[in-house]
Amino acid sequence: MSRSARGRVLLSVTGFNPHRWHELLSAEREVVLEPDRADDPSIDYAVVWKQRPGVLSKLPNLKAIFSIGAGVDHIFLDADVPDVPIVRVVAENLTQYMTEYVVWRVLDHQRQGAAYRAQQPRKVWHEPPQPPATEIAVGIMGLGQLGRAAARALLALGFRVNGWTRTPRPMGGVTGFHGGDGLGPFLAATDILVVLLPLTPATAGIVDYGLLRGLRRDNALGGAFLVNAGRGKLQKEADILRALDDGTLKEASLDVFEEEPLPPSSPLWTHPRVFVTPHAAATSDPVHLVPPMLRQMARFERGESLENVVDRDAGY
Ligand code: NDP
Ligand code: OXD
Repeated sequence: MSRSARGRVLLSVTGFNPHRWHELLSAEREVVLEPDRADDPSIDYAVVWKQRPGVLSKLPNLKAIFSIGAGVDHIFLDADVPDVPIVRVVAENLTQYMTEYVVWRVLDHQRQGAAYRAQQPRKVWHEPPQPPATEIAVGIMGLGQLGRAAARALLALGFRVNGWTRTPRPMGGVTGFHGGDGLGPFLAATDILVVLLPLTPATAGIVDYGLLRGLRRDNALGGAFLVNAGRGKLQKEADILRALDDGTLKEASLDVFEEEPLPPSSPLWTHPRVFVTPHAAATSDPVHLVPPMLRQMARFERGESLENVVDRDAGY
């Protein structure tokens, strides 16, 4: 089938240069780069990251929306998203990146990375206590595509792993908790908290002082740790700072922030026990993500169902 006979794509992106996405999508489809011809009635699909509000509702024949990321909260920033299927990213490459990030941050906290970074400029030769992984419980909030893969890697390293989900999600080797009633017991059994939740009305602001107080501090590491690679608006940064300063939290690794880029005025940048990365835990690489998007469009045109469709009621 020729390119022009296939459904057309609108690429609508803010915050980064979509050149490579345009190039790779164009290999099979005609691609309109918004804002050009952004109300073209011949558009069938939209590929989006934080699209400008109102753009999608101008497409009368839109059939499906493809998120450039695993999260879809950026799409719902637009109150006017047409009622067509929304497909999110589920890809080995993205999952691998996130697993690496989680393992990196958990190992850094377990192996006292912050203490060594503080010692080195002072030329201090001192070995802090080294509790083994088997004595440490990592609690993962969100045992979805990313959380389950991270759990598998942590289990292979010998960590104890707890998981917290919305609905029961049994997983071998993982102690599972779910729902509001499960949250307290999950936190009380967790030394290093890893947040891999989607941002939805039910999860916004969930990582607050009260939640951090619930973590286990009397443990082999001498305190509780936070790793957030889900979304910034899951956390209350003032509460994290308070928790770090009063000993509720020992250290935090944050990849996502209430406001991104993290403003230069944020005290998180210079806090000695906070490790900042710029929303880089699992980057969306178009070389790996465009081919499955194109395959899904072709499947859809053959009458087959789309995969990884978002549950709009749940918001993820
Ligand atoms: P999934 O949809 O596969 O999994 C989401 C998990 O969160 C599920 O286990 C789900 O529970 C759980 N969950 C959702 N709502 C609640 C709730 N109210 N209470 C308890 N648990 C809840 O998502 P992914 O694993 O693919 O991705 C997770 C998030 O990671 C994305 O939404 C995105 O925000 C973030 N992300 C960040 C990146 C970065 O670079 N920092 C890169 C990629 C993603 P259940 O199993 O019961 O449905
Ligand atoms: C995503 C992200 O959702 O990169 O994939 O944040």
